[in-house]
Amino acid sequence: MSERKQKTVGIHELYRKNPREADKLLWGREVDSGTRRGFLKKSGLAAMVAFIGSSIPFASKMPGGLIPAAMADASVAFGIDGKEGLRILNDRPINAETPPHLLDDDLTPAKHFFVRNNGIPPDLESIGDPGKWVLEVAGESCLKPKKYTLAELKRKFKHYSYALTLECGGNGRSEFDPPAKGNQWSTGAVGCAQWTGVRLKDVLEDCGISDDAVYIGYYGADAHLTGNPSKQSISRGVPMSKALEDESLIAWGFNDEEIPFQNGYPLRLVTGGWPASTCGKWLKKIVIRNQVHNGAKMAAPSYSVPNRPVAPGAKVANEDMHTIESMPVKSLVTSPKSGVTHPLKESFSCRGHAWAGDLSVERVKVSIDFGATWQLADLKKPINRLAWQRWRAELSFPQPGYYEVWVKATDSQGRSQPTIVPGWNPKGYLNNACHRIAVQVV
Ligand SMILES: Nc1nc2c(c(=O)[nH]1)N[C@H]1C(S)=C(S)[C@@H](COP(=O)(O)O)O[C@H]1N2
Ligand SMILES: [Mo]
Repeated sequence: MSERKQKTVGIHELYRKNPREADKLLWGREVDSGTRRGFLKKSGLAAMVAFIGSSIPFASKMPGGLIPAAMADASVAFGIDGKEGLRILNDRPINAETPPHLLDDDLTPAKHFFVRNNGIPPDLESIGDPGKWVLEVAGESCLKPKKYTLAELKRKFKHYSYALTLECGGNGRSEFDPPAKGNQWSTGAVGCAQWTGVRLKDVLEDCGISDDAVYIGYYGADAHLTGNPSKQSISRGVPMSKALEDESLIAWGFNDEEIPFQNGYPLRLVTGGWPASTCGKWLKKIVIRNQVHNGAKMAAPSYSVPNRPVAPGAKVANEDMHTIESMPVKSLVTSPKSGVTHPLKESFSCRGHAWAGDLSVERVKVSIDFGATWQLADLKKPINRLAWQRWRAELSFPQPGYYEVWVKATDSQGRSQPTIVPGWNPKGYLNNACHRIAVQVV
């Protein structure tokens, strides 16, 4: 589709630019004094071995910065510590998306959950004992500002778990024409994990919400790309109505384990169904505001779209845009993988997920004739509000040849996905066009 616009950092480019940083990104450890000896004894070696698929008898002799020949092909997908099979879009800050076939699980595993960083994550060592992590609640509409350690949050408030879909507002950006600046996400800036934590509303109520409260804002422990400590990489939020929903969590758990480091360990805000930019990672502080929060990347043009449709490439004034709230209806084919070969005589089983921001998905349809006709898919209910929904379909093809399977979801208010890229907007948000996979029938 839009390969030309996608920025993928090849392994060679990564190593050419900064071999020490590349080692750190790939294997999670910096190399000491030009040799991998130190770190290869620890998790780095395990990661490398897992990647290559066998042990490395002479690992201790491998020079630092050497790209193992087994993965020297620049097209090989490589990972970030704790991640597997992601497509890296940017290495500073780290941004990586999940290919659709790795999103097939009901709950996205930690290793496959996408990463969208605006700045530089806090140092893992500096986090130390997660129980001592401190969350502060303040702001002009907070009656009793307080601080809690993570251990106190766990002790004091009731725990809740929900499967919540997080999708970056810029998911699908790579298909806009003219191209929009920013990470060229194709379809993989989305995932649905089971998040465990305390309700944001329970904590806010404990700190006293003044009558004039309209918004909450978050601050995380990551640093601005410039390293300037007085600047935030991102500090967004949601209106009180969203903050006070049952499913809005201050979470420490991800699929019954700790949150993966790149996804906000040890604590993050999770407001499912809204642009995932509202879900502050490495969460340090929440402010209750008497005005719309005005942190970094809160105001237009960030995470904002034009109030009215505009021509592709048009300039749009900030005052003619509004902040994105609930995400639009969308779906993916997660199995089989695009490009599969299928025998004509056999029935073709396909499946995936569909989601619709704050709403639920009413129906999913699939097409094998480029959208001319559609067949109803079987659709499950979400396991809880704001979780994605499983769909399945059995298809048969009339004769051998090249087909595409298209999937289209409709939300509970009757809105469907467009078959082509929807309204162009300056920052390339909200592309919810139908996903399609290629099938060779033989
Ligand atoms: N502190 C902090 N929180 C953050 C971000 C960030 O850069 N720093 N990125 C935001 C954006 S834009 C998105 S899409 C999601 C990505 O979450 P993930 O990296 O866990 O997939 O986190 C959001 N929360
Ligand atoms: Mo995002």
